[in-house]
Amino acid sequence: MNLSIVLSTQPASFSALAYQGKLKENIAKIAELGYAGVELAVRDPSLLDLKALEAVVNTNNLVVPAIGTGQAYGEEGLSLTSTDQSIRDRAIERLHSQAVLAAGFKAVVILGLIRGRAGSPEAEDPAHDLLVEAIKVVAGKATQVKFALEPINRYETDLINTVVAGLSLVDKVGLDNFGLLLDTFHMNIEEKDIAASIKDAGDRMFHLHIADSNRWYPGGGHTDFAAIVEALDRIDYKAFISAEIMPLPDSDTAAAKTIEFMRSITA
Ligand code: LER
Ligand code: MN
Repeated sequence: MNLSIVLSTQPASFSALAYQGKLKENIAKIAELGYAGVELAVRDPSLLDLKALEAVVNTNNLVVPAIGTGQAYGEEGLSLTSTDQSIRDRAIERLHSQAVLAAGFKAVVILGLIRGRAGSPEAEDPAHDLLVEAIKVVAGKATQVKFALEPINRYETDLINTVVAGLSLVDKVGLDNFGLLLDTFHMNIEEKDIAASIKDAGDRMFHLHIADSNRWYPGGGHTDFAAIVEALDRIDYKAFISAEIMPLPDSDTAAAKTIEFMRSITA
């Protein structure tokens, strides 16, 4: 099992971030805890000291399996489905730069909250059309990079909440480098049977976020991770399993408990 954990390269308001900033110190800590990878949440690649980042990742022998992009929405309001074309254009430009960053790490680019929100039932169809169009532009330009749309629970967006909706979007976009990121926290809210939905996603699943039902570390809530691991084995999932969890009771404990628990159920 390839485990990674999310680190935000800049301070951010999003709560399910075990680590934020202090890249040198936190990346070393993540490696020391036994993680094979560090997922980077990046608001804007132009804010990064890329050479220093690559050096610290390589020194610690870590993989960067995925780049999170949602802070461009959370902190700057960039959205692929805004009714304002200039905002859509800026979101697409930002994702082009995220794809360049991801290509260097062979990482998946996450399309999470940057998809935006429709805001009303009448606005949903036009927003879907804008989303398909934008993903075709972004993923069509960087065909060597994988892009993964994350079904997100209804309290955070009204666009693509479930695996079924995600798979239908994958069909509409129709590009080999476009698939899904599943997140057990969102799935606990939206899916009838998390393991069955993982099997449905199959090889269209490019990445996985894990958190327990309450977004604590796995084992801190009531999600059945043994069933999830069994489903991942069934589909022969070989990509990363990445902890996107709240830093509770504190970052290091949450990160250590995640590893301990995931190892205990796969041993
Ligand atoms: C991001 O990966 C995510 O899971 C969303 O909840 C962002 O708010
Ligand atoms: Mn997630």
